[in-house]
Amino acid sequence: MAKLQPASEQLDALVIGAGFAGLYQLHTLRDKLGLRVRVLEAGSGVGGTWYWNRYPGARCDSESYYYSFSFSDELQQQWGWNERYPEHGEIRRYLNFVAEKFDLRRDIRFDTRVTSAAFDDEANLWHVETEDGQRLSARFLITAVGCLSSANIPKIPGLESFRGEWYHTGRWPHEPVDFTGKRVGLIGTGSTGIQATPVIAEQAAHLTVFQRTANYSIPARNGPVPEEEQRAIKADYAAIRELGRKSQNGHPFLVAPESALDVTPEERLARYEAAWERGGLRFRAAFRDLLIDKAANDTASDFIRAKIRSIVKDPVTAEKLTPKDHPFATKRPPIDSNYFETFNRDNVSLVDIKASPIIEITPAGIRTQDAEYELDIIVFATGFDAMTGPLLSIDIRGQDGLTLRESWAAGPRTYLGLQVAGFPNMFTITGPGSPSVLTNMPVAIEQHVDWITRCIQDMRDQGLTRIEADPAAVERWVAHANDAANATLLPQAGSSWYLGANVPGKPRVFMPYAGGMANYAAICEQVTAKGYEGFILSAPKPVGQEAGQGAVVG
Ligand code: N01
Repeated sequence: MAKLQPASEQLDALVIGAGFAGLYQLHTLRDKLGLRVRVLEAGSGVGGTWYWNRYPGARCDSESYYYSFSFSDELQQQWGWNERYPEHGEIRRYLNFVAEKFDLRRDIRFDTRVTSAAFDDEANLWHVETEDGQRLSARFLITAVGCLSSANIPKIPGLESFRGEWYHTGRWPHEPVDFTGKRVGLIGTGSTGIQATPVIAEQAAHLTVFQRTANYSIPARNGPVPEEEQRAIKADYAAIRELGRKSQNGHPFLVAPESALDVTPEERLARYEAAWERGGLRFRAAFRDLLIDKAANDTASDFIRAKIRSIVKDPVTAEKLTPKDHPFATKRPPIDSNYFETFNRDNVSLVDIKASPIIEITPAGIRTQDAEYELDIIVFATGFDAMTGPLLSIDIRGQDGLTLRESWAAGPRTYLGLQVAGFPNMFTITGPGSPSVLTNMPVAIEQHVDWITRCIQDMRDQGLTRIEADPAAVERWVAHANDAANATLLPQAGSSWYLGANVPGKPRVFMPYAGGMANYAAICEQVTAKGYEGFILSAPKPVGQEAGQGAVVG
């Protein structure tokens, strides 16, 4: 770290990020435990990923009534959602409402980017520095930086020479971009590109979609939430939340108990048709074995391929749009509003950049191996340096100056996705090795925040001031997380961001925990019940006094 200025503030806990995770963590530590807490946030407002992702069509793929906090019944009764899938602006309004209701803003510093955090072994404190030179110290450092917040902008030669405008979807301007009359090129066909394509196509003179990997997508079936449905949801919230917590992915529906291979072809087709009509991520729940048995998965993948071919009128385009290189849902499955239908428009064309790769960006547009496309605007819907990117963009140093980057050189290694060995008193909300991105995020976030809050409370009650992951527990957890991933088809998608494969040079490690949300939460409960098994707790005294050793709280 550069030469340090004296700390301007001494805190009990410092939280990085003011999205869902940071807001709730501030509330629990400050308002339940009475700690001195500060949140540092790079953006000018609350929202986290939703502060930055304002691209056309940006909305959540979880349904609004459960993509929300469950910790306050008063909150969930007060707030009403307009759409089945909330649009980015509606989510920001919700999070602003939460910040207002719980008076959170007074402890958040906006426009404050954390650049470094270093653990001081002697003082048992984290020293944190910000881009604008602030320095703060805290006993606990809690990262609430999000899993999908580091934009992945591919290093395509010539970008700086481009005469038009270009944008990354995850860093979208606050003012809407006007596509009217423009020739637009969009690179990337993940969830984001699939959401943005139909909306941009309606405005642009021409939209060219540059696709590297064809993707499966299920219709979202978005629409307004009728008053009557809102009332029914609010009356039933306790059961809805309970079901979400008990489920595999934090969604309040259960996966069907049958195998896709145990029913007749007619029954299977009828079930897929019904799931397609209902729409949304729930399609995955049509049968229990879609993510564990390739033959079962083939039936779903074939069903969706047939749908794509039936929707897209031009057979050549349909064939290019049909995914063939990975099983359905082994990459995060997008949901859409008229994505495949958009390719029937006269002002939309598809370029297969696997067959003809992009060579460079020229002043006039994009040049592939076969052709040059003249463009006024380029949209990069190229995703994120997921999960590890936001953490590694901060210079984090643990004991003996060990950097997180060194510690994770071969890929992230954590205990429960909550702590990294050698980084005492640092908690990583929805960190790699936890269910995080495989779930409905607010469920995973609330579970982590509640666990961390309970842990800090227990430590305080026991007079303990340091918690660190036992390296042996990290070994065991990494092995278990690998086994959990390998028991599914998920690692089979070679180009998935779950594996870090979308970022050149990133180690290929399956990053989220695939053993299921409910199962994971039960493991965390057991760890607590067994006196924080796998963690080493202590009460080190300042230098010169004898250090307390290995006490364990129950
Ligand atoms: O990013 P992605 P995303 N040249 O990584 C392509 C969440 N999300 O922003 O597949 C050319 O999925 C890349 O191609 P390939 C959700 O969890 C949530 O779309 O690597 N192309 C791919 O097509 C989601 O999964 C919501 O071959 C390049 C695309 O860009 C996650 O965010 C909404 C390239 C990137 O797809 C990420 O989605 C939207 C290159 N150099 C997103 N590099 C919700 O509703 C990459 N690509 C909550």
